[in-house]
Amino acid sequence: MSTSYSARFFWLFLVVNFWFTTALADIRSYTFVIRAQPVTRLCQTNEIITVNGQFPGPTLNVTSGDTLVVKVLNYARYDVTIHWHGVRQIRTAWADGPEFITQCPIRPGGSYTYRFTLTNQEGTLWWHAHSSWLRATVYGSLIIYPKEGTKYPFPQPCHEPEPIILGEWWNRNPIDVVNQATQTGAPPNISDAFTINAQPGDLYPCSSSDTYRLSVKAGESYLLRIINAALNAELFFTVADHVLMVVAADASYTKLLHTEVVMLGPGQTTDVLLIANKPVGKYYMAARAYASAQGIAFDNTTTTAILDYEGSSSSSPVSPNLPAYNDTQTATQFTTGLRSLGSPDHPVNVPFNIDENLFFTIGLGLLDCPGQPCGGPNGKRSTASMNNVSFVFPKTFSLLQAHYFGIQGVFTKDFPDNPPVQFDYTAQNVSTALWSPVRGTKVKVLKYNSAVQIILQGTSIVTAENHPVHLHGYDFYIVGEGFGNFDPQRDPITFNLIDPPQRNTVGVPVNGWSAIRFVADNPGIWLMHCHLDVHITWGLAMAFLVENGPHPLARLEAPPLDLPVC
Ligand SMILES: [Cu+2]
Repeated sequence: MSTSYSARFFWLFLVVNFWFTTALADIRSYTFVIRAQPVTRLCQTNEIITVNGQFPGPTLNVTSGDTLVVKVLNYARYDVTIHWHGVRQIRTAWADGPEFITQCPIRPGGSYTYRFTLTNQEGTLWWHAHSSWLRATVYGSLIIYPKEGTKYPFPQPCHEPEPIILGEWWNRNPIDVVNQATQTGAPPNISDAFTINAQPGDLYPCSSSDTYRLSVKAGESYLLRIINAALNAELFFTVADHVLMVVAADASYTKLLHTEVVMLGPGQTTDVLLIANKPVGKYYMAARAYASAQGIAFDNTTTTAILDYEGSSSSSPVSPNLPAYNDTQTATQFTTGLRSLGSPDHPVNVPFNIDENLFFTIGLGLLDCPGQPCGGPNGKRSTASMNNVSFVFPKTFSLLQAHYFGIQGVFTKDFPDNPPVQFDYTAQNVSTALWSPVRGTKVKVLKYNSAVQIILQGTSIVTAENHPVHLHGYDFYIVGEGFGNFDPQRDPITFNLIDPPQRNTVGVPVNGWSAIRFVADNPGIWLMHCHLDVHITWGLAMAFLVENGPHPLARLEAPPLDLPVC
């Protein structure tokens, strides 16, 4: 086939494809008004920041292929942005949302309209604020249904109740909590409660009457879409006496996995089928922390909701069996049990030939405080880094604006492919000479369509911990994980290149590593960061700059006219 013929064929394909998808797809328009709203939790009334006064925020029910147009009006006293967590944003990085990465914040009184198309994605995603710690209360579900005429690749459930969103609640204003921590250098205060659909549940004071209830009919099946929207906690979730059948994670279908416990890092979603096949009664759904770090304070409370069978007369729900807080074995068993579905309609496309072989250390650290001591351990300031670079967010332009308009001095292109010093990353006694990262706004440049592998290697500096690492703009395959240091000779042999799970957030095992692969087919600037907000606050982040491809539809779109300025 001659080049010109194949090029013409390609264009014809694009035109027909465009006509076909626009003919079927809808434009869905929403207005998000960001504003304060008084809510009462744990016996006290606080003004929280909400979307449209709702907590959790509105659920968006859309269909794969739809275009979303969301006008955000900021009537709050804080800067805000909205991130569409897990949406690939093909060519529309301007709508991704992380503050100072793809846009400047929407200032109080300002507005911005997010426009993007959901291309070949279906399942459970969510949206949240991506500015300071506003996402503590500014979040909601984004449910993408299969296109008309297509079905779920699993037995159609009788019922699809509203999603189960796990959240985290502070009695204090969360913005004050993080600002205080940033000022003193100490770790921020832990939360006062976890929540299910914004309700703490029966085990907290003044909460029982508002406990979330899901009423079910005996013998019928339910699709539960579980989302971890907590700020700083990975969570175990269970339903007393019931088996959960996992069918999807992070809006990618999985092979059926039977489990009693689901573990979700912040940012992750898991869809499970539940059959109400137990004696008519009431059963607790419950979530509490998977706290993998030793010697670090965490919220050890338990949030509950009630699975309530129709016709039940019992007053006290059956108690759940939750794993111990530090039960890494259960967490690992769950995450390593996930497999991509790999059906003809939902194929697996793991890249085999890798163009960019990257090795990133991720972990905590401590910085000296010249003059007077800080409030962190040893009088120092808590920090975090990737490859010894503690990420500094720009203030005058977003990275994407700087990239698109060629503005110098906002970032540098020298994020390292490997850590500057090799050491025993998971040793008990890493030399304190290696505890203090450098600060910087560095990106790693990727050629369009390059196949990328990243080994994310946890370190034990300060303390080892499971870090939920989220990549914007992409889904990636988790081809392997393990404990200790990654061994480049031995470990790649064990990689699953057949049906590894595909996700947008990976829990890198405590004192261990994860190997992820993706093809850099989406131009733009894409943040990769720990989704524990305490760690992104400390700098556990970096960004990829993915170059444009050769044809017009492989290039980043022009910025919207109403893109906020800094
Ligand atoms: Cu982290």
